[in-house]
Amino acid sequence: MSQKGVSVVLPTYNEKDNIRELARRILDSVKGSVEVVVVDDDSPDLTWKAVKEMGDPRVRVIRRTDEKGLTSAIMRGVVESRYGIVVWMDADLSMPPEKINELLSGLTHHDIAIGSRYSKGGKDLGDTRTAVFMSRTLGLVARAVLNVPVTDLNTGFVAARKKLVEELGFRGDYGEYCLDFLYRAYKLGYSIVEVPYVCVPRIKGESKTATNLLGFFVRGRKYIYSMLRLRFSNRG
Ligand SMILES: Nc1nc2c(ncn2[C@@H]2O[C@H](COP(=O)(O)OP(=O)(O)OP(=O)(O)O)[C@@H](O)[C@H]2O)c(=O)[nH]1
Ligand SMILES: [Mg+2]
Repeated sequence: MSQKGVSVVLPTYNEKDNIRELARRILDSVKGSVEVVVVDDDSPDLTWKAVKEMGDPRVRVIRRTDEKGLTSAIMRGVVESRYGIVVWMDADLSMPPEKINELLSGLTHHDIAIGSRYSKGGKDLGDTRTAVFMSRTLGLVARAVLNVPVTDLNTGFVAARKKLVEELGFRGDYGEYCLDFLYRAYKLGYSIVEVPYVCVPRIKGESKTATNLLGFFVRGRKYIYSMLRLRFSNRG
């Protein structure tokens, strides 16, 4: 593994109409050596094929046919990364890849840098107002209960050393892995810095998460369960 440079991991499921623009914007904006690692769960829209057709050696795709799920996809990309610094983010163009340089600057003095919708200067335009309100409220509750000085514990836009991510690993899935990862990192003494960004709505492709109220409650329940488990398993 070559240390100097950054690997950007993009988990995808049916992101054919977004992936190439995102990969190009990453290659155009990130300073220094960079690779893009797309981890696609054999998308029916052939996202993996669209990546291959780019024909750029800095962009590779791992097409998974034996496993599914967001969290394991991100970890697979991390494990297969070439560089010592990894970034992961959504592939639906809701997160600006031009912010990656700021995340990398954050790593000069911190162990983990996260894109943040809720710190000063950030915004979430990507969801309905009700969803933003509920997600923010849950975030504030988690912050208070867990006593972690991070406003966007549920970001999915993260930069860190590959070794750290591999050591900590992920637990849980879409709705709670990030909270769990950041909390454990913080408790182990790793520092986290937030870089504000504006999250914009997905324009192309479909959301993979249920946006109806029932879906929100199912995810919210898992989130609250994770939060309480973390809180009460660390009382000592
Ligand atoms: N490999 C893989 N990627 C996934 C899976 N589920 C979601 N993704 C990707 O994870 C990212 C986040 O999923 P989204 O559908 O954007 O979820 P969301 O941000 O809550 O929903 P939007 O409202 O559409 O933005 C996207 O890049 C998806 O393609 C999965 O099971 N496997
Ligand atoms: Mg999204």
